[in-house]
Amino acid sequence: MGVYGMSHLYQNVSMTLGITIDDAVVETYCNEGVVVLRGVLSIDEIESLRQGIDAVLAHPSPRAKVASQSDDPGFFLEDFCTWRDHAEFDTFIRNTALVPIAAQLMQSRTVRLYHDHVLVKEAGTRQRTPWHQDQPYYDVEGFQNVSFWIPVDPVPIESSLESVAGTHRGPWLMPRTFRDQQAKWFPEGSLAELPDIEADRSAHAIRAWDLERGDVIAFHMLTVHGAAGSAHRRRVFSLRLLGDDMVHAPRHWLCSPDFRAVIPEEDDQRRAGETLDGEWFPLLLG
Ligand SMILES: O=C(O)CCC(=O)C(=O)O
Repeated sequence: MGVYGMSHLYQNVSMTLGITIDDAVVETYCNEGVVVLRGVLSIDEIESLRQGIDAVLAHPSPRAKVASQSDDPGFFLEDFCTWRDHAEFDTFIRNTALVPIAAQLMQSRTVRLYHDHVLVKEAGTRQRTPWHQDQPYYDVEGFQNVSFWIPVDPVPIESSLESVAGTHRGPWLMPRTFRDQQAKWFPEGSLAELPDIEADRSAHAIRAWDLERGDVIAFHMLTVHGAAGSAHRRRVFSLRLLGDDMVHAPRHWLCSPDFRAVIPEEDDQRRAGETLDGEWFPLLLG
């Protein structure tokens, strides 16, 4: 069955839940691997996410990483898998309209949580988020997936998420560490390198938007994306969701996030080639 032949089914799922997004939005997501969703979250939801992010900043988890250099006038902090420690995120994830919207975008019957990722750039942060794809850092394979980039501060276009349209079709590109470009995941030479997008931005179909509170960018886990530094405080909650065809792909290296460090071994129900399961990967729809 063709991707678009299925869309009415997923629209019906969303309509049952009182939420619809335009077919044109779904089509853009399928074709470009990135789309902006305007005003899909309420100010109450954004406020609750803001409180969760501020609690993460006050007490980062052991998984948190400083992604800026020590001489950066700002500060870039990332934290992962925070929803179990912060009720604001758990409540949001289980109730947000983004879940049925994800089903529509992914053309999927089911929606499952993979993880969340908090990304905060304090005012004056110079550190770029280098261009990259997310999926090569992960331990999942499949195509039906979506990440939602949810800022709780208004974001001007110059510090917003930027994505290269169409790159979700592949190929997989070499993942490297953000600060010093080390190959810690796939072995050197095993994947193609990213092109130098900054050297000739006009050669790439870059999509970016300024965002108000309540606006969200949806992007595929293979979409090449990045972001400049930020003159203003820019707090973001990124939510990673999986659809029907996504399966566990164990790696010989530590993935990001490193689930082996967060899920006690006896609770880890993931099996190679199978749908993720267990309390760390709750089914949100389906
Ligand atoms: O917020 C950023 O600077 C980058 C976001 C990102 O890479 C992601 O959400 O996957």
